Amino acid sequence: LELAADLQRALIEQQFAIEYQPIVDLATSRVTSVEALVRWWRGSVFVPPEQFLGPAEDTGLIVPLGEWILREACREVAAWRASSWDIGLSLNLSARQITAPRFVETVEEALAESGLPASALTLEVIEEMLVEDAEETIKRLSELRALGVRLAIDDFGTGYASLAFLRQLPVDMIKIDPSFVSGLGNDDTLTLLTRTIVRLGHDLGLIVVAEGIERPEQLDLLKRMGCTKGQGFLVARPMAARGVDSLMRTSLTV
Ligand code: G
Ligand code: G
Ligand code: MN
Ligand code: NA
Repeated sequence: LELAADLQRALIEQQFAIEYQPIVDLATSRVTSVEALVRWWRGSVFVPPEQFLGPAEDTGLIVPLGEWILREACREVAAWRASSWDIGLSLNLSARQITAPRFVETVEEALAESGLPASALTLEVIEEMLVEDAEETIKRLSELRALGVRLAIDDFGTGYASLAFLRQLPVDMIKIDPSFVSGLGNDDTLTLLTRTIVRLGHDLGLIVVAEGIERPEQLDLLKRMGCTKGQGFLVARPMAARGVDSLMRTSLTV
């Protein structure tokens, strides 16, 4: 596999970068955390994550790549916290990373090395991860949560086991999938479903984050629904570390 060989080389040659997308408190527009998003510049060509994450997972390269992202992002966010205010970090995980040997220890090491408190780290998982190796995945995520790390269900509402998942896994946050948010204001069913998810999340004591906010009317409706947090191109695009640097030096809000 040519892509697999290229991925291996990319890792050695440090061709990967991390972008950070701000997540804001919807009531105040205050930046409360950033989501780390991996980027690959293969020479001068940008390869979208959708194209290489599957092969990285299949070859197992997601494990060293994910570990690099974890350590690097913890280090950068800890530095921002030291120079400004206490933002949190959200990281996307793949199933293979969670079940890899020493996953829990690696997270503990990344926190200890960087000085980032466990409570400032949120790990994002999707429902499908519970299908294979579900027991081992839940066990490890529960161990991390016992350390104080937060758990979020990403793309919430699109999986087939949303409610069962909420019951099985002690989660702190749900992230409403953009396919719901996209219909806010122009599709009655999607608007109703979004409102219902916000209520469900709050009734269960969870933080609810709306993803994929692109239009002002979506932002407005989410605020009126009392949704806790938001993320999307309208609020802020994913940005390189230096973008977060200047944001953290100049303003609490976006
Ligand atoms: O950044 P972008 O919207 O293109 O991300 C596309 C997909 O890649 C999303 O589903 C996102 O969760 C996933 N993704 C981005 N960064 C990471 C990462 O560091 N690790 C894993 N496992 N997935 C990621
Ligand atoms: O699956 P996950 O939620 O982790 O995907 C995150 C990806 O969504 C990021 O790669 C980011 O680039 C993308 N994203 C973030 N905000 C928006 C948005 O408002 N619109 C669209 N289309 N994509 C977004
Ligand atoms: Mn995510
Ligand atoms: Na998502």
